[in-house]
Amino acid sequence: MANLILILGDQLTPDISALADADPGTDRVIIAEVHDEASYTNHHRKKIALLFSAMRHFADELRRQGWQVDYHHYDPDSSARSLEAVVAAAVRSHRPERLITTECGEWRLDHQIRQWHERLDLPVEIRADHRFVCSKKEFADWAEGRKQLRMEFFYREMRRKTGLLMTPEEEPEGGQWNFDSDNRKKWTGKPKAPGPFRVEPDEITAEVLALVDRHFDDHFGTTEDFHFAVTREDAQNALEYFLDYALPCFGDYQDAMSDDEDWLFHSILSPYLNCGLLDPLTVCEAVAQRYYSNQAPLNAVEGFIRQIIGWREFVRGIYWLNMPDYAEQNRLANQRALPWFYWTGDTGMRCMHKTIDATRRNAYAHHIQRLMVTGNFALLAGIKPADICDWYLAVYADAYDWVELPNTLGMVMHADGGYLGSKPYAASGKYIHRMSDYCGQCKYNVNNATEDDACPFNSLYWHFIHRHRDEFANNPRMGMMYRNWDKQKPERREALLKRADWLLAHLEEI
Ligand code: FAD
Ligand code: DLZ
Ligand code: SF4
Repeated sequence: MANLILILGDQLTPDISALADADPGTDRVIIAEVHDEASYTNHHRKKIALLFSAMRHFADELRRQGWQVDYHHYDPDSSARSLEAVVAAAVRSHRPERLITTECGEWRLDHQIRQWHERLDLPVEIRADHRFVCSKKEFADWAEGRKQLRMEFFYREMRRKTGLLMTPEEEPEGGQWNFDSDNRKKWTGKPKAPGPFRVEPDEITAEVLALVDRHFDDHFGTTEDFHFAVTREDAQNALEYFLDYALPCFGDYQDAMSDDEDWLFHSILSPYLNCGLLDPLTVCEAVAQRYYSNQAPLNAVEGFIRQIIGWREFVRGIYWLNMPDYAEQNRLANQRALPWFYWTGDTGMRCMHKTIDATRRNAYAHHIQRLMVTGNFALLAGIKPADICDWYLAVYADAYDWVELPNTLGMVMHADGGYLGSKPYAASGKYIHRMSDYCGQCKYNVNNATEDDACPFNSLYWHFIHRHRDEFANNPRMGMMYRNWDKQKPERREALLKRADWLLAHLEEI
């Protein structure tokens, strides 16, 4: 036979570069569910179920197209516990000329695969992943010589490159690159949010859900109410559903949070974009089309496209430019362990409880919950970046190191010293109160800062400002916070720090 083609669990598209020019008659595809990939972190059970079911459906799709597929089903007793072991066994059976694969999205596994040619004594061809708008080389060229990288400037380049929302005169549609200032409305129950697109589990998914409950019962989360799409056809239906029912309000309520609505007007497409069931550029083109046909306003359409060709591409570029050192950074020298309530949701802070509980049930929380609730708390409390990064990598269905790490370590924790973001997103309870209705249901009082019932975010915010004066006092975007801190009476400052110190010493109880 000719070649073995390895397709990873997040490469589920027939357009993947590893399949280009292959011959279904002679080449053989390998897709493998393996212990090491399913267990290198405490993946949410729904994430494992989504990937295993999507991998099985994709293998069937390839077989229908005439490919020979060797599918390795998960077996806890299998001696082949890693992708390398599965590939080695296939090499022994089929004696291929070479192994072909598309570059892996995570440094950890990429590093292993790049040693396979020696370990397996076989030529290994690793092809570029063309599912991104910006190649690694293009990003490195753009970043060259810049001390700090700013998403906004990168995003404009990507708009020009793709032509998305650009006029024939090469100007941004609407005369502005960014309509974020329109995207900060609080949501008070109207218009009604559509809820997520749902697919009821078919036989394959039902089998996978039972497998996950049997063998991954020590993993975070639940498989109950599994409704993710697991085929490319249903992921396309999920996109259509978003375009019809949520996109028109996506911009207005992008930053809103709600005590009784988990999904609001978000697309819930990241699990599909990240595993290959949807193509990012095709999604952006479909979204732009809704603006040109007057079915969605520009603030929604631009805001959505910016998340994909801006943020998503930007964080991937940063990841590959800086790994593996990036993962080790801890520029604010945080030492505190992650509180246990991140795994249980067992805390009196309503915003934290609701976000963690939604995460546990859905393997999903939307961006502002991740950034301004669980992320903000970890930043203010000085949690070790490695601990909080592990948590984010585990708990979401869309989590892969290349996208999770820069978002958590860089955007949330500022542990890269401001390389990714110009200022930390630190905020007191006032922000959460402005953008949600959590505080009305909370045992803490958002208007208090030093009393026993005071919202923990309030004093922790000032503690953060105070303890990081050396790092931030000269940051022009933070000057006002330091002036506000310095203006407060010494007794008030002392009371705020005392309350924060108490909270930090009793984190597990709050
Ligand atoms: P929508 O709000 O509908 O946004 C549309 C799309 O834009 C998303 O599907 C996603 O592909 C993209 N997007 C939006 N924001 C970002 C961003 N900051 N970085 C990259 N892509 C973005 N996203 C992941 O895909 N995987 C992760 O592991 C991940 N970890 C995160 C960790 C933290 C601490 C934070 C603050 C954000 C993280 N994000 C991650 C980004 C973002 O929160 C999710 O992409 C988003 O919530 C997914 O839900 P959605 O599809 O409904 O997004
Ligand atoms: C996340 C994941 C899981 C849970 N299981 C598998 C698996 O069994 N087989 C596989 O090929 N990939 C899996 N993945 C995805 C990989 O761990 C890894 O995150 C991506 O391939 C990185 O690009
Ligand atoms: Fe969160 Fe504070 Fe509001 Fe409670 S009062 S919900 S802890 S912001």
